[in-house]
Amino acid sequence: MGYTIAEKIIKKHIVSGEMRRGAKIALKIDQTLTQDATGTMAYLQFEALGVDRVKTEKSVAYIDHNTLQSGFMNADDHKYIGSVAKKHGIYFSRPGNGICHQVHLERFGKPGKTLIGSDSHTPTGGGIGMLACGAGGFDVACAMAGKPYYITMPQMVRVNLNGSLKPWVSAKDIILKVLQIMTVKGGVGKIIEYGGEGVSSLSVPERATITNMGAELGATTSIFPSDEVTHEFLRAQGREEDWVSLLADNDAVYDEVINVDLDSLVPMVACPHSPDNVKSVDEVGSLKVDQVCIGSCTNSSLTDMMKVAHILRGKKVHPDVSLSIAPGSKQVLTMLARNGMLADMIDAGARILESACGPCIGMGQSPNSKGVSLRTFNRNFLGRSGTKDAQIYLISPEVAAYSALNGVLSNPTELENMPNFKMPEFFMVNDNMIEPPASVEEASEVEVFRGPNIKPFPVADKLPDSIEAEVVLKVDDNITTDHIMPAGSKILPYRSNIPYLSKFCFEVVDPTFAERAKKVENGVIVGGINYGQGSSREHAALVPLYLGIKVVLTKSFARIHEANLINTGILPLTFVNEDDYSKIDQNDKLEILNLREAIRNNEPIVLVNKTKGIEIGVKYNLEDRDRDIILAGGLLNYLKSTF
Ligand code: MIC
Ligand code: SF4
Repeated sequence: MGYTIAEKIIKKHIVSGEMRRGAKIALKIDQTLTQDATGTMAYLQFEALGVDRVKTEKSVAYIDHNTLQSGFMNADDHKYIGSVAKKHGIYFSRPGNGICHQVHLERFGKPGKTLIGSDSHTPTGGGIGMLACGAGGFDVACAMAGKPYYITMPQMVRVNLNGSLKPWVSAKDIILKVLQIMTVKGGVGKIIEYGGEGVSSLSVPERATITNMGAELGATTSIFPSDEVTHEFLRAQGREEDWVSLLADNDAVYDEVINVDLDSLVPMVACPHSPDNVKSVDEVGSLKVDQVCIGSCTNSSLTDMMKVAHILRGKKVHPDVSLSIAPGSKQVLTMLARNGMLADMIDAGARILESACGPCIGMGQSPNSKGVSLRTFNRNFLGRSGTKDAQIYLISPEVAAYSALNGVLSNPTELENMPNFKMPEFFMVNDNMIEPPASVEEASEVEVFRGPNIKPFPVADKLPDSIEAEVVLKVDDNITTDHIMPAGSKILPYRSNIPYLSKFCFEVVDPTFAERAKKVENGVIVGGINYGQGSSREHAALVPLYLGIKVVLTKSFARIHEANLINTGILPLTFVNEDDYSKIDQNDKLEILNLREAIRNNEPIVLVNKTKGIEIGVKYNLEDRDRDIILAGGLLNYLKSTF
């Protein structure tokens, strides 16, 4: 029996467990990445592990999220990350060098290698044939310390791309189509592999647009083969030696096969407020637009930008539209400046932003009240843009640019003559914004800078025998980490200050949550399906822990968030019978008995709803190591006990 692409990489990296669907496996990690919004915490945790130098082949710390420096906080965090990186053997990509996923693809990604990153869009690396997963910061810290990464061996989905794309239809439309088919929970517990004749017509950055948004499917990761196209890309980046061929075997076994017909694909749009609320641009019709934002780790490659510049050239942005463009990296921006296309954008009336996440994470460019904003990004969750009543639509760069000219959502296939936007033969390579770490000899001399914004992170107590608790919040299905712990320019600077952040926990759902939770000694949150989807931010677990949350009880969890809860020491439970969700309400008093004994012996837990006078069947999905972590009160306590 043959192997899928992912299985081939897993086979080479597995250090414990069996490569059997559903089994817990541990993988050796070759590379790690962090970004600044999760990185500060990840490096504090790395320091707590007491390891001098990273044990990975390559670890890179990026500054791309918190680049708006109003106040000292972000600048201090940048300095902290820069100094901690230098001391411990980590490369440091300075602010302005670009968005982590774009830069990693250009400069560091290697086919066949494993990568974990403290950002949910780390699967972007699947575009270059890496097995790349998003993870909580603590898991990334552990990988830097040389410890393996634990996942449940996923099911394998094959997406066949048949035919080829029509002019002005692009990779973004492919992944929006896949989202329409599979939904935001359709990828949970799965790896999505792309194959079929259409693959060879997609460049590495186009493939990366698709694997990037695999995060929105809830997938463990997504991956493309490493073929001649990958070879060409690495050669053009001056890294030909990093190429290896990596293809699925013809007799590889997939659990599910999806076919996407590229010939008939049309421009697509994800409507508010979920990336799977997908329709065709024509179906939505000529919606009046207030704002268009082009960029983000999904769509900010050189070719994306060249298409945009071509559409804008010699035209004027519609007077009712504010158009912003953030090229994804210093490399992209420099090349646009040199080939004159940056001037085409500026001439047309675009507002050029620095190469960073920017509006995607609410760092500026919040739309006007009730504003309609078209964005080439990957998430349109309620409130994420910074304007709660804004309507965010996710689209391709082609749709974005054409709509910015027309002032209404527009279908770019109306445009004539699409030029052949070829990847350049050589990218301009200048890594002078990537600081290498200090040598082993010099490392001890490096002083780590710590600003006053860095506060200790909370650590749980070991799991008690029984808990008297209260339901402090009950929420619906598909709650995102943006609901739990919002981002945005006002809050993000406090990612290393959990007490301050806690004031904003669940703010978009219930502004009274934080105050109420603090008053309850043992809090429980009750949720629906796919609780914790979206970002990898472990702040969505650390902050509830700080507010006294001991248990989160749901119908099901998103993968990274469940792992973050366990690492933090919050017990994730699910209903045995999903209908019991209706038998538990906010403010109900609960009792959970014999907890330690039950978990230690892998026996069922008894949860009594004292308010309703009933017992509710709950279960947990904890493998041996997870069980020990929960019993110990989180990963840090567990690791200390095993040192
Ligand atoms: C996001 O897109 O939500 C982020 C900001 O990149 C997050 C990380 C974070 O919250 O810092 C992610 O996707 O993991
Ligand atoms: Fe940055 Fe947005 Fe990508 Fe997250 S999704 S890494 S905020 S560009």
